[in-house]
Order: sequence, then C-alpha cells, then structure tokens
Amino acid sequence: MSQKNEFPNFPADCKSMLCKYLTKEVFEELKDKKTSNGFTLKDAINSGVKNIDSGIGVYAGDEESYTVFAKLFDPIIQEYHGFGPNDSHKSNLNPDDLDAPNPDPEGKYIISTRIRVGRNVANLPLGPAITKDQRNQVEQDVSAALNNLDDKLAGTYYPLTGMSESVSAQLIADHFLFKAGDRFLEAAGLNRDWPQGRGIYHNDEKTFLVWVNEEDQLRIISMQMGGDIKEVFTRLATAIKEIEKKVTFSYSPHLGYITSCPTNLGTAMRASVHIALPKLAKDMETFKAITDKHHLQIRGIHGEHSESEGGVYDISNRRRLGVTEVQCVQDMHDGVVALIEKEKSL
Ligand code: ADP
Ligand code: DAR
Repeated sequence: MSQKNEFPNFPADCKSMLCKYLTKEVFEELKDKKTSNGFTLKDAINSGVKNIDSGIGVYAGDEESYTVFAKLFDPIIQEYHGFGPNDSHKSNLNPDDLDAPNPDPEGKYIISTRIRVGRNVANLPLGPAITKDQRNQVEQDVSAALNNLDDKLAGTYYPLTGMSESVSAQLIADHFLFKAGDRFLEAAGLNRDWPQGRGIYHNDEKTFLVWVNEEDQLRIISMQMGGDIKEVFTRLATAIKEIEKKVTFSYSPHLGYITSCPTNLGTAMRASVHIALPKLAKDMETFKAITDKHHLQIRGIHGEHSESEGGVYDISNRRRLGVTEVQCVQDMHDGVVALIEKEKSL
C-alpha cells in the first residue's frame, strides 16, 4: 500500500479474507481511524497486503482494534468462527467434562499430542502495537510466574537474548524453539526488536512449554508422545490455573481470550495430534470429508504453512470461538476416532 494510505491494489487471485472483506467502502470508513495505542487500519492489514498468499491477512494491535475496525474484523470472525457480533463466548477448562479415552492405546497411528492456548496480558497492547519496554515487562512478569511453578510443572525459562548455541540447538532438536522470521508475523509487526523480550520455558519432563512474546504474549503448551489426549488437556488446564494466579489475561465476554490473530480468539486453543494415516492420505476427498464433518483442520507436521511428510498429518480443531475448551478437545478427539476407524477399514 502506498504511503498515501490509498486502497491496496489486491491482485485478482488474492484469496485472503482481507481481500474479500476490505471493500473500498470499508476502507474509506476505516482508513483514518486509530486506537488509543495509535494502531491504524494500515497497521492491521499490512501482513495481508505484503503477503498476498495469507489466509486471513489481518492482526489486531490491541483489544480496541476489534471495536474500532469492527467493520473489517466482524465479517472475518463471522466467516472463520461462525460467530456473530452479538454472540457471547463461554469458557470451560474442566477435564472432568471431557470424554476422551485414548483413541490409539496401541500407538499404531498417533505419534504425539499437543494442546496449546494463546494468552495476552490484560490492559496492555497486543504484540503488533506493544512497545519494547512493555514487551520486556511482560517477559519479566511472565517468567517470574513460570519460575514459581512447582511439582510436575517445575522447570527453566530460557531467554532468547544471549541464548547459547548449545541450548538453542537442543531446543530446536526438541521441536521446542519457535522459529524467528515468519514473514506473516514480520509484516504484522510481531517480530520487532527480535529477539529481545522473547523466550521459552519448559518443565523438567519436557511435557510443558510456554513461549513468551511470540505471536501472542504467552503460548501455553502441553505435549507428549502418544494419544493420551485427556492427560495432555489436564496438564494444560492445571498450568493455566497456576499461571493465572500471577498473571491476569485479557478476556472479554464477547470475544473470550483476546489474541492478535482473529482466528485464535475465544479459547485461543489448538488441540492437535501428529497422526500417521498412509491409506487415507491416498484418498484426500474422503479424508477431508471426515475432517470437515468434525470441524478439523489439516496441517503439515512442521507447523503452519508446512506440508505433511510420509502420510503423517497435524490434525486439530478448527473452531476456537463460541465453543468451550472442552468442546475444542472433544472435536479433535471425536474426529481422530473417526479417522482411525476409516484408516483401519481401508
Ligand atoms: P501453533 O502454535 O499455532 O499450534 P504451529 O502449527 O506452527 O503453531 O505448530 C508449532 C510447533 O508445534 C511446530 O513445530 C509443530 O511441528 C509443533 N506441533 C504442533 N502440533 C504437534 C503435535 N501434535 N505433536 C508434536 N509437535 C506438534
Ligand atoms: N499467516 C496468517 C495467519 C493465519 C492464522 N494463523 C496464525 N494466526 N498463526 C494468514 O493470514 O495466513
């Protein structure tokens, strides 16, 4: 987009929700607005303007962005989550309400299970609009809360600033270290001052991690080998409750937990398995019919925008807002049961 704040010229083959919903009328209505943190429409859409292959293309700079730029965010939230401007979100992190026996007790299909939530600190801007000092304060407060964790959650916080090559190599080998340089996050202003203020916590057992100041200010992650989905969820729910004793999260009755990307609003939860489905991989039409029916998303095994390898897929819940955390995990569990049943029948 030119400096003169003109309507961006999207190419005809642009498929992002930004291209779809930023009409000239919406642009004219929003182009001169800004939030109390000085976050503008240009800031919110820069990622999708610079990365025409975006799926969504917009990021919020603060909770206020969802109100000030509602004319753009609301239709995106409606399409992605099926959630309207007058709907309200409910949260339920009680593992007792989850009916999820291990779908693969013999370990033939599910390689690993990971459930994560995004969280941001209340009364602060989100990553795209946070200042360097505010981001450093988040790192200080969050790492202090994490270093206070005990029992099975006890562990160590590793700041990225000054991280030794050996620690970095080990964290990468463990698939724990988040990648720098994602071009979508870069254009959203989420990589500013990198690597200052960023870091990773993990417990001694390496089944619990927290990413600090990546796409969101906290990514709280529980993960382990195998398909004991309920154990992974229970560890995550316990950890969230412990951290919340020290850190207040940004939450609204309408949008739930506030996140920089609108796809993560609500529960901000992605519950995934890495699962081997070599026969179903040969019949993607059937594969996708099952994942669509169970509100699931298919990703590659090296993170978002990566490809699957050797018939192994990252399968996770797609719905995050207007459903509870228990429902997100139930979606994933029930969909994985159906996928394994189909794989066995082929
Ligand atoms: P998000 O944090 O939004 O889930 P990604 O999809 O990029 O982001 O995944 C982040 C990292 O977590 C990637 O390295 C990916 O390989 C890893 N990951 C995701 N799901 C699993 C899983 N079920 N088992 C092991 N690693 C996983
Ligand atoms: N790459 C951006 C983000 C889409 C959702 N994934 C997130 N938030 N990590 C896009 O618009 O495709």
